Amino acid sequence: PAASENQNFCFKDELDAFKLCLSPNKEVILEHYLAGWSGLVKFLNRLGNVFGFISKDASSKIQILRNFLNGESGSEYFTVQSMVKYELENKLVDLKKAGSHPESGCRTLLRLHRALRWLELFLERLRTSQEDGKTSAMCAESYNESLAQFHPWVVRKAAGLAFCMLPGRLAFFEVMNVGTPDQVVAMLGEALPVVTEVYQITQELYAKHDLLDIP
Ligand code: 1Q0
Repeated sequence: PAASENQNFCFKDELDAFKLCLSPNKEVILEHYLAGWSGLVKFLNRLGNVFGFISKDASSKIQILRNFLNGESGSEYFTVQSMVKYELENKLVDLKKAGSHPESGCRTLLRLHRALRWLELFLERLRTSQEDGKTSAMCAESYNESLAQFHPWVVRKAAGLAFCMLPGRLAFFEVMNVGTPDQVVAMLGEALPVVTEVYQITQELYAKHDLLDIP
């Protein structure tokens, strides 16, 4: 571990943020959730400029939520649960069509939440992939099963082109900077249940409040 501490990037640190984001009573702490996403964006930027349009969108959503967290009502945004309660009680969410609150916390987080499902599917495919596995195919399959349904044709097309530029499995593992392929696979095995749990808790919360289709 000493060796990897000296590097400025280690994928394990990024996934650890998702671990931190569950409070003891299983609420999702926004600050850590956003830290997890920032780490992923950092990773994405290391993969090259072709992913710029993706990382830009993710960064701007992270920033919108950070602004709420650092704003006047910041304490209401401590967890995703408290954010949902606060924004709904104060009618700060455009539930059916975009109106006076086009960039609510609930709406913005929903976009990241949908992308977390993609991440879960992709990491599971990476974890179980063979040595000759194609990251671009794993990425495209995961995308088609999750995020794609929320994206218009032109975004799907651009995403599909970007996926083709992904490095192969081994090079990809190296960018993660976790260690040998076996260590990467072990790390993924540890990280995945956390990602799954964060996704499910958020999904249930959003379903309960009928927030899964915010425009
Ligand atoms: C590794 C390749 C990364 C592929 C990421 C897959 C997601 C593709 C999404 C492409 C669409 C981005 C363009 C903008 C779309 C927006 O219209 C859309 C909706 O927002 P709005 O405001 O228009 O309603 N935005 C989104 O759907 C949010 C998309 C966020 C994507 C966040 C991706 C973050 C990057 C992650 C890299 C993780 C690499 C993990 C590698 C793990 C290695 C073990």
